[in-house]
Amino acid sequence: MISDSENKKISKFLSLVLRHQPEKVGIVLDENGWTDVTELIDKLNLSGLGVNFEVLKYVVSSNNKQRFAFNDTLDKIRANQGHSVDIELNYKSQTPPNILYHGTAEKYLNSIFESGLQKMQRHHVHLSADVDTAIKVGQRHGKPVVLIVSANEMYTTGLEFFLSDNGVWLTDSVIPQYLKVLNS
Ligand code: HQG
Repeated sequence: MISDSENKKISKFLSLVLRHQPEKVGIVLDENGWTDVTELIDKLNLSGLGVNFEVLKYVVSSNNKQRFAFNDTLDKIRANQGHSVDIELNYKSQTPPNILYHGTAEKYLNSIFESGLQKMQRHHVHLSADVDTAIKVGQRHGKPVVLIVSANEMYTTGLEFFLSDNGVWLTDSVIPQYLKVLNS
Protein backbone atom coordinates (compact mmCIF):
# COMPACT_ATOMS: atom_id res chain seq x y z
CA MET A 1 0.00 0.00 0.00
CA ILE A 2 2.57 2.59 1.14
CA SER A 3 6.07 2.28 2.53
CA ASP A 4 6.76 2.37 6.26
CA SER A 5 8.52 5.67 5.95
CA GLU A 6 5.58 7.16 4.03
CA ASN A 7 3.22 5.76 6.67
CA LYS A 8 5.26 7.35 9.44
CA LYS A 9 5.41 10.66 7.65
CA ILE A 10 1.62 10.77 7.21
CA SER A 11 1.07 9.65 10.79
CA LYS A 12 3.31 12.39 12.16
CA PHE A 13 1.54 14.96 10.08
CA LEU A 14 -1.86 13.65 11.25
CA SER A 15 -0.73 14.01 14.86
CA LEU A 16 0.28 17.56 14.17
CA VAL A 17 -3.02 18.64 12.63
CA LEU A 18 -5.40 16.49 14.73
CA ARG A 19 -3.75 17.31 18.04
CA HIS A 20 -1.97 20.61 17.78
CA GLN A 21 -2.33 22.73 14.71
CA PRO A 22 -5.52 22.05 12.70
CA GLU A 23 -5.18 25.54 11.25
CA LYS A 24 -1.97 24.50 9.55
CA VAL A 25 -4.03 22.81 6.83
CA GLY A 26 -7.24 24.78 7.44
CA ILE A 27 -9.32 22.11 9.16
CA VAL A 28 -11.47 22.66 12.23
CA LEU A 29 -11.83 20.21 15.12
CA ASP A 30 -15.16 20.02 16.90
CA GLU A 31 -15.44 20.17 20.68
CA ASN A 32 -14.58 16.49 20.94
CA GLY A 33 -11.72 16.69 18.52
CA TRP A 34 -13.45 15.21 15.48
CA THR A 35 -12.90 16.51 11.99
CA ASP A 36 -14.48 15.68 8.65
CA VAL A 37 -12.63 12.91 6.78
CA THR A 38 -13.32 14.15 3.24
CA GLU A 39 -12.24 17.65 4.12
CA LEU A 40 -9.14 16.40 5.88
CA ILE A 41 -8.13 14.34 2.82
CA ASP A 42 -8.67 17.33 0.52
CA LYS A 43 -6.64 19.61 2.78
CA LEU A 44 -3.82 17.07 3.18
CA ASN A 45 -3.61 16.77 -0.59
CA LEU A 46 -3.49 20.54 -0.96
CA SER A 47 -0.58 20.46 1.48
CA GLY A 48 1.27 18.09 -0.81
CA LEU A 49 0.66 14.87 1.13
CA GLY A 50 -0.77 12.31 -1.29
CA VAL A 51 -3.52 10.71 0.78
CA ASN A 52 -6.76 9.03 -0.23
CA PHE A 53 -9.35 7.28 1.93
CA GLU A 54 -7.72 3.85 1.59
CA VAL A 55 -4.34 5.23 2.61
CA LEU A 56 -5.85 7.08 5.54
CA LYS A 57 -7.61 3.90 6.74
CA TYR A 58 -4.33 2.03 6.46
CA VAL A 59 -2.42 4.65 8.41
CA VAL A 60 -5.07 4.62 11.16
CA SER A 61 -5.28 0.83 11.47
CA SER A 62 -1.54 0.22 11.28
CA ASN A 63 -0.56 2.93 13.72
CA ASN A 64 1.59 1.40 16.45
CA LYS A 65 -0.09 3.26 19.27
CA GLN A 66 -3.56 3.47 17.72
CA ARG A 67 -3.25 7.21 17.86
CA PHE A 68 -6.27 7.88 15.65
CA ALA A 69 -9.86 6.71 15.39
CA PHE A 70 -12.71 6.95 12.92
CA ASN A 71 -16.29 7.27 14.08
CA ASP A 72 -18.67 4.38 13.28
CA THR A 73 -19.72 5.84 9.94
CA LEU A 74 -16.11 6.55 8.90
CA ASP A 75 -16.86 10.16 8.02
CA LYS A 76 -15.04 11.67 10.99
CA ILE A 77 -11.61 11.14 12.44
CA ARG A 78 -9.78 12.26 15.55
CA ALA A 79 -6.65 11.71 17.57
CA ASN A 80 -7.35 9.46 20.55
CA GLN A 81 -5.26 11.49 22.93
CA GLY A 82 -2.39 13.90 23.20
CA HIS A 83 -4.08 17.08 22.16
CA SER A 84 -2.65 20.45 22.95
CA VAL A 85 -5.59 22.27 21.43
CA ASP A 86 -8.41 23.14 23.75
CA ILE A 87 -11.08 20.63 22.81
CA GLU A 88 -13.91 20.01 25.22
CA LEU A 89 -12.67 22.64 27.70
CA ASN A 90 -14.63 25.40 26.07
CA TYR A 91 -17.91 23.79 27.07
CA LYS A 92 -18.65 22.97 30.66
CA SER A 93 -21.62 20.80 31.54
CA GLN A 94 -23.86 22.98 33.72
CA THR A 95 -27.22 23.12 35.43
CA PRO A 96 -29.22 25.48 33.23
CA PRO A 97 -31.56 28.19 34.47
CA ASN A 98 -35.24 27.21 34.60
CA ILE A 99 -35.88 28.81 31.26
CA LEU A 100 -33.70 29.50 28.25
CA TYR A 101 -34.59 31.17 24.97
CA HIS A 102 -34.04 30.34 21.33
CA GLY A 103 -34.41 32.93 18.60
CA THR A 104 -35.61 31.69 15.27
CA ALA A 105 -37.64 32.88 12.29
CA GLU A 106 -41.39 32.57 11.90
CA LYS A 107 -40.95 30.52 8.72
CA TYR A 108 -39.24 27.71 10.67
CA LEU A 109 -41.91 27.34 13.36
CA ASN A 110 -44.01 24.59 11.74
CA SER A 111 -40.98 22.47 11.16
CA ILE A 112 -39.61 23.12 14.66
CA PHE A 113 -42.89 22.11 16.30
CA GLU A 114 -42.89 18.97 14.19
CA SER A 115 -39.33 17.75 14.67
CA GLY A 116 -38.03 19.86 17.56
CA LEU A 117 -35.06 22.20 17.60
CA GLN A 118 -32.22 20.55 15.75
CA LYS A 119 -28.60 21.58 15.70
CA MET A 120 -28.66 21.78 11.90
CA GLN A 121 -25.12 22.53 10.66
CA ARG A 122 -23.76 23.24 14.12
CA HIS A 123 -22.60 21.03 16.97
CA HIS A 124 -25.39 22.12 19.28
CA VAL A 125 -28.66 23.98 19.45
CA HIS A 126 -27.78 27.49 20.65
CA LEU A 127 -29.82 29.00 23.46
CA SER A 128 -29.60 32.23 25.41
CA ALA A 129 -30.47 33.28 28.94
CA ASP A 130 -32.05 36.53 27.76
CA VAL A 131 -34.74 37.45 25.28
CA ASP A 132 -32.84 40.28 23.57
CA THR A 133 -30.07 37.96 22.43
CA ALA A 134 -32.64 35.49 21.13
CA ILE A 135 -34.35 38.22 19.10
CA LYS A 136 -31.03 39.22 17.53
CA VAL A 137 -30.19 35.61 16.67
CA GLY A 138 -33.68 35.09 15.18
CA GLN A 139 -33.45 38.25 13.08
CA ARG A 140 -30.58 36.74 11.15
CA HIS A 141 -33.08 34.31 9.59
CA GLY A 142 -36.16 36.48 8.98
CA LYS A 143 -39.06 37.71 11.09
CA PRO A 144 -37.86 36.82 14.60
CA VAL A 145 -39.78 34.59 16.97
CA VAL A 146 -38.56 33.72 20.45
CA LEU A 147 -39.11 30.24 21.83
CA ILE A 148 -39.16 29.51 25.54
CA VAL A 149 -37.22 26.34 26.34
CA SER A 150 -38.05 24.47 29.56
CA ALA A 151 -34.39 23.91 30.23
CA ASN A 152 -34.55 22.79 33.82
CA GLU A 153 -37.28 20.28 33.06
CA MET A 154 -35.09 18.83 30.33
CA TYR A 155 -32.11 18.77 32.66
CA THR A 156 -34.02 16.82 35.30
CA THR A 157 -34.70 14.12 32.70
CA GLY A 158 -30.94 13.76 32.21
CA LEU A 159 -30.39 15.93 29.13
CA GLU A 160 -27.12 17.84 29.19
CA PHE A 161 -26.49 21.54 28.87
CA PHE A 162 -23.17 23.26 28.26
CA LEU A 163 -22.20 26.86 28.72
CA SER A 164 -19.61 28.15 26.27
CA ASP A 165 -16.95 30.59 27.38
CA ASN A 166 -18.82 33.34 25.59
CA GLY A 167 -22.06 32.67 27.44
CA VAL A 168 -24.01 30.65 24.87
CA TRP A 169 -26.07 27.78 26.27
CA LEU A 170 -25.78 24.63 24.20
CA THR A 171 -27.71 21.40 24.05
CA ASP A 172 -28.14 18.58 21.56
CA SER A 173 -31.78 19.07 20.59
CA VAL A 174 -35.07 20.18 22.09
CA ILE A 175 -38.22 18.16 21.50
CA PRO A 176 -41.45 20.14 20.90
CA GLN A 177 -42.82 19.18 24.34
CA TYR A 178 -40.27 21.54 25.93
CA LEU A 179 -40.96 24.48 23.60
CA LYS A 180 -43.41 27.39 23.75
CA VAL A 181 -43.64 30.55 21.69
CA LEU A 182 -42.99 33.71 23.70
CA ASN A 183 -45.84 36.07 22.99
CA SER A 184 -44.57 39.59 22.55
C1 HQG B 1 -33.50 26.60 12.88
C2 HQG B 1 -24.41 32.89 15.80
C3 HQG B 1 -36.44 24.11 10.84
C4 HQG B 1 -32.99 27.37 14.06
C5 HQG B 1 -25.52 33.35 16.71
C6 HQG B 1 -32.15 28.41 13.38
C7 HQG B 1 -25.88 32.14 17.54
C8 HQG B 1 -34.91 24.62 12.47
C9 HQG B 1 -31.61 27.69 12.17
C10 HQG B 1 -25.35 30.99 16.74
C11 HQG B 1 -35.14 23.39 13.11
C12 HQG B 1 -30.17 27.26 12.32
C13 HQG B 1 -26.42 30.00 16.39
C14 HQG B 1 -36.10 22.53 12.54
C15 HQG B 1 -33.69 24.46 14.25
N1 HQG B 1 -36.73 22.94 11.41
N2 HQG B 1 -35.56 24.99 11.34
N3 HQG B 1 -36.41 21.34 13.09
N4 HQG B 1 -34.37 23.32 14.21
N5 HQG B 1 -34.00 25.26 13.20
O1 HQG B 1 -27.37 29.78 12.44
O2 HQG B 1 -29.33 29.33 16.60
O3 HQG B 1 -21.74 34.08 14.71
O4 HQG B 1 -27.24 27.26 12.75
O5 HQG B 1 -34.06 27.93 14.81
O6 HQG B 1 -25.15 34.43 17.48
O7 HQG B 1 -29.57 30.80 14.52
O8 HQG B 1 -21.88 31.64 14.59
O9 HQG B 1 -28.31 28.62 14.49
O10 HQG B 1 -32.93 29.49 12.98
O11 HQG B 1 -25.33 32.10 18.81
O12 HQG B 1 -20.73 32.69 16.52
O13 HQG B 1 -32.39 26.50 12.03
O14 HQG B 1 -24.80 31.57 15.56
O15 HQG B 1 -23.15 32.91 16.39
O16 HQG B 1 -29.38 28.42 12.23
O17 HQG B 1 -27.42 30.62 15.63
P1 HQG B 1 -27.97 28.52 12.92
P2 HQG B 1 -28.77 29.87 15.33
P3 HQG B 1 -21.80 32.84 15.49
